Amino acid sequence: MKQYLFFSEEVSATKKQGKPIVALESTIISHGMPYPQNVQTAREVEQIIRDHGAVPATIAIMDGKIKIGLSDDELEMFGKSKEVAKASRRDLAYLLATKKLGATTVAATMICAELAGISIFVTGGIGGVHRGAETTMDISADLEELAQTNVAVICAGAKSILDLGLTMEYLETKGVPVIGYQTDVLPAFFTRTSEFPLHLRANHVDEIASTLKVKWDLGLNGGVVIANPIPKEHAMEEKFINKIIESALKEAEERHMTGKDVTPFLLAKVKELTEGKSLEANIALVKNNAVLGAQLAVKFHSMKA
Ligand code: PSU
Ligand code: MN
Repeated sequence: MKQYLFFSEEVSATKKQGKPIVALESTIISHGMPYPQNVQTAREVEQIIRDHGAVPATIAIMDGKIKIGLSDDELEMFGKSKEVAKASRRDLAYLLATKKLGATTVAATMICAELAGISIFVTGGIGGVHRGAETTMDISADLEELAQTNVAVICAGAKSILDLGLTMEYLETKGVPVIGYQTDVLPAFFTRTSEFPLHLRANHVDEIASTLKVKWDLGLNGGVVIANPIPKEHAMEEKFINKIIESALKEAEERHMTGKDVTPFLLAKVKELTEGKSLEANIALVKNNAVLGAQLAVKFHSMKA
């Protein structure tokens, strides 16, 4: 297994010193945000993690290796290139075997993080059950990964391009804890709230860190979703964003979008229809998640020792 992993110098040194590491995904860079904001954001998020006492490890597939930590040039390449495949669980082995470029989704990043011994992972939003999944069966592989892989995912909830109710039901069935950070309801990415209650709430990172420790000590395999609402000053007006999401969904349907192209299409459409406001919100919430993720990694790490 080790032959497929390639650690950057920074991450490798951190591992040797036994210091906390935070995983970051690359689909958000290659398929979730436009260039150059994607690369700029990736760099800033990495720096926020360093500033809060942990080391970032952006994960991607390249040259037949799972890269754990990207150089500046590699980040730039993943942000710019049109040749990068969106890599979920399904795609990992093929992309490694054929030495192609792959940007890892939440699901694939969780797999790679676990292989690399990293327990904490920061992103923007997770995939979920799409609206209309009763007939399309479009359910993100992120949910199955959360059911089985021992990595905690800090996100701002899920976008209401998804069916949030069905997504919560799926996670409940699979026994995935969804912990609201200082909130009792599921945040919906662009907005701090949604109509869906959360049953687990943490007001402090210590509670999250202990929950992770107990869960995995007990052999209760699987991930944990930590739902961290977007900062108030960056939250979008609910009616405004929901109307835009509705039109994006309608256009996706008219164009018969399917499979892995659905989510990137919707993200780009929402950005276009909000004239870039959604992108600003997206950047702000990822940075906010980076702060919490680094704090959690530091705390969780101190409990392991
Ligand atoms: N949601 C976002 N931004 C993203 C994604 C989701 O707000 O960039 C990306 C993540 O990488 C996530 C993936 O894992 O989309 C889910 O894609 P799918 O629905 O095809 O599983
Ligand atoms: Mn899908």
